[in-house]
Amino acid sequence: MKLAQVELRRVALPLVAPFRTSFGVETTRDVLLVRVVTADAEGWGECVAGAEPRYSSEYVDGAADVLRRFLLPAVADLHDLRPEAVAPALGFVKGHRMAKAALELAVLDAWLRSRGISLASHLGATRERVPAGVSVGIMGSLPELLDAVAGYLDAGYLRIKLKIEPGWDLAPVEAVRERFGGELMLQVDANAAYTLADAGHLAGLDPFGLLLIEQPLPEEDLLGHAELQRRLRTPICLDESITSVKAAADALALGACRIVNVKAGRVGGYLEARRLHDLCHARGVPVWCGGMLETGIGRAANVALAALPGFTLPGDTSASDRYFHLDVTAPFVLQNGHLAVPQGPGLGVEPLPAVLEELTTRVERLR
Ligand code: SMG
Ligand code: MG
Repeated sequence: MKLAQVELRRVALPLVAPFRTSFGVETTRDVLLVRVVTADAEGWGECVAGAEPRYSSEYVDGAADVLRRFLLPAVADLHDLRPEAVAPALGFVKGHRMAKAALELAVLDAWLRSRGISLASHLGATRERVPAGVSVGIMGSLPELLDAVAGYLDAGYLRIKLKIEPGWDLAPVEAVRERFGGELMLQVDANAAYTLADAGHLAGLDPFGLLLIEQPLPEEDLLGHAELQRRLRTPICLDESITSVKAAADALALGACRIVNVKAGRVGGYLEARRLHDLCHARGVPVWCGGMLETGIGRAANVALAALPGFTLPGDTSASDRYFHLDVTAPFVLQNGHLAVPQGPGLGVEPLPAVLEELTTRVERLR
């Protein structure tokens, strides 16, 4: 396989409701899609970088720039373009994992389509549907939060994740436990909003029987997380800190976490995400699939990944209507709290041409 043409396409998807985290509020998802064309097949990838570098250092304009100037030329030079060849060819560029992951996914999709193999089976999926959790943003008041959680539970979501920050942590958790009971699978995500000085306060979450607390401290602070884990009964799960398999191995060796959130964009691609799964699975460390407000393109890949055997906790893999009125693919729909794993070749989904046109804000074609 050889790259013939590439399209960098920006789409804007208004969210059904603003999504607030400890680092900001999102109202529209500004997404970069990558389409690769080869003589054998076409493939799509999605870049999960946000509009601004608030979740991590990457942002969507930066991703488009590094793809255009460095990543695409390096892949265009490959005469035997195979999915496993992409990451090594891009290794000379430091960081920019979300941009790299988008390109690798587009190549994977094209390569698998040309062979009639689904991404799920290629990755080693063992299930045909995956349990769905939902990530609930920071709200203006507790009644508003309780209404939102009630709506998601009525829809069938099997696990609730509350976004937290200083000033919005113990009270919302207590309110949700009181209203919905101790059986509800409940976890929280701080997106690095705390410091080790908050350890005593965060230990106040222990009585609520949470599945986990996600990324309480800054990305680089593995030792801080290890110290915090010694002071908490609630398992720490790392998200932002896990930028590679190596980072995960280090975090586990230090005792910085007991659970790992797997996001392919954050680790540079689905192939590295599978290796991350394999490492954790071999060590008996539970993993689950994170989310970055993906369109149906990225969601299809996440659901395929989440079908691997080590994904023992429900992911942030929600239905399309939790995010958007209109998705770029046929919508993912919740069925008894689960999403079906696409079975067709490659991603098993593709953009709907008319919808794609409607949502597109910019297209760049490169040869
Ligand atoms: O895709 O449902 C989703 C979002 C899940 O909370 C979510 N993601 O830190 O895990 C996380 C955040 C990162 C994105 S917030 C815009
Ligand atoms: Mg997170």
